[in-house]
Amino acid sequence: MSRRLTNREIANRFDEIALYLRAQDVAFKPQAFEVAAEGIRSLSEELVDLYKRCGKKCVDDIPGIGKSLADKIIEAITTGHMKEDNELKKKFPFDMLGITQIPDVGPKTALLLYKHLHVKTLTQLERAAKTGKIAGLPHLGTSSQRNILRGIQFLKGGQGRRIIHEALPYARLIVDSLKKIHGITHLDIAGSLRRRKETIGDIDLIATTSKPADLAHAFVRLPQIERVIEQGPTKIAVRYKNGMAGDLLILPPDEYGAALVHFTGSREHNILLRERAKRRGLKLSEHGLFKAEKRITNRTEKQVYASLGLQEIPPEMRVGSDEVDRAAQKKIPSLIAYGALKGDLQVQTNWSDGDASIEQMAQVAKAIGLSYLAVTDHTQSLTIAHGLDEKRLLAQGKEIDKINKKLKGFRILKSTECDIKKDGSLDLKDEALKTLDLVCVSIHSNRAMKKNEMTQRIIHALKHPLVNIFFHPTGRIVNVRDGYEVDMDLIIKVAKQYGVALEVNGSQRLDLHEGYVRQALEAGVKLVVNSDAHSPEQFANLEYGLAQARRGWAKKVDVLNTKTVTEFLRSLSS
Ligand code: DGT
Ligand code: CA
Ligand code: CA
Ligand code: ZN
Repeated sequence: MSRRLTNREIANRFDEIALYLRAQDVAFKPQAFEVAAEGIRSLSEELVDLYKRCGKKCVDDIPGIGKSLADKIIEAITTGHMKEDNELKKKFPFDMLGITQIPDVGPKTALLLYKHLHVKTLTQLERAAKTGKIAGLPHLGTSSQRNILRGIQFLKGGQGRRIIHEALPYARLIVDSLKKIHGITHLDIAGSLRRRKETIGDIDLIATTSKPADLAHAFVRLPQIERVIEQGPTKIAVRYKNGMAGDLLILPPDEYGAALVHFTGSREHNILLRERAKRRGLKLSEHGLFKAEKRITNRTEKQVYASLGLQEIPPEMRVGSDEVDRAAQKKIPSLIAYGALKGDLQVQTNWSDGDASIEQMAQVAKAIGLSYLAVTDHTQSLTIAHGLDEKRLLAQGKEIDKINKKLKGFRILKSTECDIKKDGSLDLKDEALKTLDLVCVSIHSNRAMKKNEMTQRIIHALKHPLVNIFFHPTGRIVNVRDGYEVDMDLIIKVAKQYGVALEVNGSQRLDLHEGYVRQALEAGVKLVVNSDAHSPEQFANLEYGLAQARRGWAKKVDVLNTKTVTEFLRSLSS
């Protein structure tokens, strides 16, 4: 039986025919196809169902569709093909519909590009523009070439890199709706998203299946897809409704290991692996691992790494620095697991600028499997955040005592996100701080200080005998602003000396970033990984904080809030 063609597909074919006709300067006819395509797009019922329900008569009655076009529609519905379209495709064997999506590229230009440069796909068009070939064509020039490149970038969703907080849940939604499709053996997120980079250029998906056509068919129909940019037998490029670009690679089942390694990247990591393969008389590419012409089994990533004499390297570590050397020495650290946290040590409630009550936050924390939480509302000098003064802090402590009596198997810790004032002193008096289980500090005001002054201000606070944790140490917010000027080498040294733990904040701050995580760990500084949740949904930030910690090679023992609450509190007083 033929595949069901959707209205969108039939309308696209009509548009395509119109373009082919326009490329040949045919008069009037193209417009008829375009009007018909519009009419089909505005239907609320699928043509297949309409035809089944009331036959040719109803198809004839669609506005803009005359008798000869009605016949073409019925042909498409009943056979899954359109003879005229197929014949034109043979004559113009390039992606007419895709290429003419670019502003400045009409059907005649598309034909010109095909005839002179053999451009068949958008990818080839991009390459031709990048290598300067378009500028030399008749009727086109450097400005057309530039416009074409810009058009392709726009089409691919080049609206800047998205933070992982936005990209990862979106990609998971897509993966979940595709997982059920028949024949799929693997379906994974690859690229920078799998490496959990802090910002993501595009969503790379990779699948193996025994039924590639089924997967492709389902994929292009996902409600998240805004448009299909390019569709080939093994690769579909799309733009999603959130403005991001994405690729889906569809591969045969047996070459998965090498393909997953390749499309996970990073590029730099791949290059190191390829060089290593070469030195061992092997060849590694996205197609597999080969000795002479013979394929070496590579069903899993682990097998690929093992064939290269390497320990498996977690995706978060694949950046192309020293991870391959470490893997060769069998010295890949056992990274902190997602799910290793027992507590969250930074949470704001409706006592300051959070949305939920202490009890609500505690209930949700318990429900997601945590066993303790530190309430860290802002302090008085942060008036816009309704920061707490000493009096309200003591009242909050009493409230926490009350709730703790009710909660079973969960403990709320009394704490604060105490502002470090301009002179390095703390925003609350010592006698109030002494009533807390732990004291956390951070910078929120007077960010524009000279590097040396800011560094001294922070050091002054870290030396305070009651301070346990320094929150979001550099002050940056991803995609929003850079951090303040500060000498982090010195801050890390002082944190070690005075036993202050540094935070890996999982909110959009992602602060410390992975480079400083590694540096802090090498200096023997302890870390905490927190959500900085201002509402219950934001406990999701813990995962991004953990990703950041893993990218900085953190192990479970490096992170204090993997301990039980008793051990954690003991570690603070030691
Ligand atoms: P992004 O999208 O900018 O956040 O970063 P990636 O790493 O996801 O980059 P993307 O989407 O261009 O490519 C996905 C992976 O495919 C990449 O991490 C490694 C592999 N790859 C792509 N192009 C090349 C290449 O030219 N050489 C090598 N060795 N690998 C490549
Ligand atoms: Ca990517
Ligand atoms: Ca990509
Ligand atoms: Zn806050």
